[in-house]
Amino acid sequence: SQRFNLHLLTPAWCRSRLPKREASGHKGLYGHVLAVGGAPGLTGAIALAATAALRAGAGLVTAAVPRGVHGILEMKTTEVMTCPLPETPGGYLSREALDPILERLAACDVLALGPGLSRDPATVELVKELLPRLKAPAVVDADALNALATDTGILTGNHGPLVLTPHPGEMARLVGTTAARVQEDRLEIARKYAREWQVILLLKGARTIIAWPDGQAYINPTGNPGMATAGSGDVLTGIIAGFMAQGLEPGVAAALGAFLHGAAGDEARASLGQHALLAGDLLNFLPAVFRNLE
Ligand code: NPW
Ligand code: AMP
Ligand code: MG
Repeated sequence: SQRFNLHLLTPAWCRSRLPKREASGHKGLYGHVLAVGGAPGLTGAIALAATAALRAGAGLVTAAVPRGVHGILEMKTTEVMTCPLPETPGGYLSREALDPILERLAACDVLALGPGLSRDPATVELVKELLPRLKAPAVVDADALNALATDTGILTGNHGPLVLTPHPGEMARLVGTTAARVQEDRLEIARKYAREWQVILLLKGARTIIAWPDGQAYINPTGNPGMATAGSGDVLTGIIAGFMAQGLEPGVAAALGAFLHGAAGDEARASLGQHALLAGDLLNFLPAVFRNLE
């Protein structure tokens, strides 16, 4: 596998890379995630991602959403801190949210961008201005990927470390092809994108691939079709951001995140069966997965 730079993720690989908890640790030591997303009708996505970051061990999480859905997010989450952002008349994040996001981010360790963001044109513009200005590491998912797909060239700037987490449909938009084509050539497409744009590219779906910019690639053996359910990917985004907040290298955080997310799905299936599985169940089974690895 060394020769092909292709590795299978194992429990041992993950166990040795789990963030450490010091006996004298405090929440300031485990990092602060800023999760930006949400829109009318899509508040659940950012609630799932933010809560998942806490489940992954982040010390603090702030979820920043359009002002109009802010009160809803406050009701849906408890441990998550929240922040209302400027919105368009339709309730989507507007270009005016750029400076408030950058200000908040200055006090945080990592950005999780995209869950439930919507594809509103004003929000797409916001993402296109934000991505090249990022100095902090970021997880770019969902509608932030769709915004990026309108002009991948914006990645050529001097951005911080990025983890992109497309499903095959989003990957297809990024490279201008179809999801079916992506599925036929998953490994090569993921690797090519990671190298070309110098990002960590995590291609979702059964046997998730984590491609590093240096050509290394990891394949994740955990997970099951019960995870093909609304919000599943939003949970993954939060887990990866939570690991990055604790100081893991982005490529390690992505691989570890994929493995634990899938393992939580496998624990959930063992208890609940796969048919009725909800993304929220993944949050509830993550503790068992951590305990098994600790
Ligand atoms: P098709 O139909 O096969 O041509 P979208 P989304 C394709 C938020 N959410 N293999 C497939 O294309 C998200 O965070 C909010 C092959 C499918 O139609 C986003 O912000 C929730 N193809 C927003 O909604 C819960 C695949 O992509 C299309 C594929 C939109 O995200 C739900 C769907 O992708 C959701 O997470 C695969 N494995 N997977 C909430 N409760 O608030 C996908 N495709 O159009 O990008 O829509 O992923 O639902
Ligand atoms: P999203 O489409 O963004 O909600 O992401 C779906 C998540 O569920 C990703 O992490 C996928 O890898 C995972 N997933 C979906 N279907 C399967 C499957 N058949 N086997 C394993 N994981 C899956
Ligand atoms: Mg998704």
